[in-house]
Amino acid sequence: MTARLVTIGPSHYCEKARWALDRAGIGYRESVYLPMLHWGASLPLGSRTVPVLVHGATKLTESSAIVAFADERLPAEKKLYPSDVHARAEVLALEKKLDDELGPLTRRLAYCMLVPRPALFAKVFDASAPPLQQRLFRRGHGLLRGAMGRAFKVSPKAEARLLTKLHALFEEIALTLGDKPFLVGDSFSAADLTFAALTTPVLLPDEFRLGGVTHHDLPDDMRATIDAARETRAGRHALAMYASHRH
Ligand SMILES: N[C@@H](CCC(=O)N[C@@H](CS)C(=O)NCC(=O)O)C(=O)O
Repeated sequence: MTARLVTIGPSHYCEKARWALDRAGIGYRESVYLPMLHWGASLPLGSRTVPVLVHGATKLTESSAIVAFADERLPAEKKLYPSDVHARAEVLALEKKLDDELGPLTRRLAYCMLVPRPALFAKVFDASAPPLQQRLFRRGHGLLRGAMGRAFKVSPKAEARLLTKLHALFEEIALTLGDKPFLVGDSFSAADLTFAALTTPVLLPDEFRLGGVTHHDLPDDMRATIDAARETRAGRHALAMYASHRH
């Protein structure tokens, strides 16, 4: 049975869901929407946000539920949640903290960087939209950019504050990691997957495209900010998880 995954293409929570489904080899058809147009598909499925996974009678409206769904279909050696009760609780707690804190932070920071750069903003979303939405977007991307700027209260001050918060959160992750290769225990888990996926808007790992934009497409000033985050202990961890565990 082929599942349907409703997404906003560049969304990092959607990337988290795709990663888990790909790891489990679960076939899915992705229905990609531009922000706000996604409500046309997600609201009838009972969710304001994406990802939403529909698999037969199962409907999942949280990325963490989609990861758990994928995990049930993974063989023991590839499981994303450890069988040990304490390690499992640690993974679940980290996943929740990252979903609640890191996801909103990196998304708003990305909008702070993209909204003042119209060409880059257009490139991110244009490539991710299916043909009909693309035509709408090409006429009205200024409207979407304005709406996102207001929704995420984009400003240089907010960008500076969010960058400070990002580096503080990265410090916490670096402390959790120490010199270990994984966040919990000695294998790749949902905590590493969630951390790496939710950093995509601000690290742009080489294996990932933010819509139509890769690390190489970034203007110099923005690339400098992203490279500084990439070079931290936590940033290097996210990139290593992409390099070794994404595809
Ligand atoms: N807790 C949700 C968060 C998902 C989320 O915030 N998705 C964003 C895209 S990055 C969204 O759909 N935003 C649209 C909206 O809030 O209307 C999850 O983990 O699935």
